[in-house]
Amino acid sequence: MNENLFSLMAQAIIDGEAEDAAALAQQAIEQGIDPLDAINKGFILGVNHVGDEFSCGNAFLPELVMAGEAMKAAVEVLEPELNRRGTKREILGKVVLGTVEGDIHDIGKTLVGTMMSAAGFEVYDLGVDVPIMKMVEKAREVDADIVAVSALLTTTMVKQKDVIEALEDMGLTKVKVMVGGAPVTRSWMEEIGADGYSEDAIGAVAVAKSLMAGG
Ligand code: B1M
Repeated sequence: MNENLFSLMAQAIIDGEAEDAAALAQQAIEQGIDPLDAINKGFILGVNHVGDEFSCGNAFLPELVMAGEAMKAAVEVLEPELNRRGTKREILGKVVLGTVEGDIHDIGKTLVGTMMSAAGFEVYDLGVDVPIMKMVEKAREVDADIVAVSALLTTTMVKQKDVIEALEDMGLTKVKVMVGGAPVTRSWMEEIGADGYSEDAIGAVAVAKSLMAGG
């Protein structure tokens, strides 16, 4: 019985149907299903499926965006119930995210944040054109595990290095730094001494998980 609902949940994410996903989440609450089960046995399977399809070139960006939005819609419905039951979703880690100072490209960064939230990270998305010290201060305030810095311009990617230096200057040496964005490469990551890099949002989740595991 619940299995049927779980598979409808996964399918709503695969289809990118945010309204259906929210309605199914509501249905789960009304049927007394544990919201954690709804996430872990239903919706997440859909996100993982779309992510796998995207990684092997069978799904494209719009599907990824829509799946992310649908997941967000479902989690928004379930979160009050999770809190009411006192069952906190396991938080994989705290991530401060933003697009660097001077850069207003929003879409990829937001997608990275949505995917990280859907995967179980607590994401503090500071938006775009974020001053370096704002990222550093937020990382200190929330005791972040990871600072994730997006840059889409060759002229602004240099600010990723400035974020790393500012974190070091402020003594936040345990915070891991992930970089990404269209012009960013693995060799750039190595050159500036960042801890992780991914070329897309799904990869960013995998990198963040591996950084949390000490990788
Ligand atoms: Co701009 N823009 N843009 N732009 N823009 C690019 C980046 C550009 C490559 C276009 C081109 O010339 N071919 C070029 C950069 C050239 C360069 O520096 N090498 C460029 C330029 C020059 C500019 C302006 C300077 C143009 C001008 O005004 N003369 C200007 C700069 C403004 C500024 O930031 N100060 C500008 C402005 C804009 C718009 C505002 C019009 C708009 C942004 C709207 C918005 O974000 N709300 C825009 C757009 C849309 C683009 C393109 C066309 C698309 C970017 C995008 O959203 N892609 C882009 C060309 C392109 O990339 N094909 C371009 C979709 C998005 C999902 O992908 O952001 O790459 P992306 O994110 C991916 C990965 O990169 C990765 O995962 C995401 C999902 O898979 N990723 C991470 C991103 N961040 C990550 C962080 C991670 C890990 C992975 O960990 C921390």
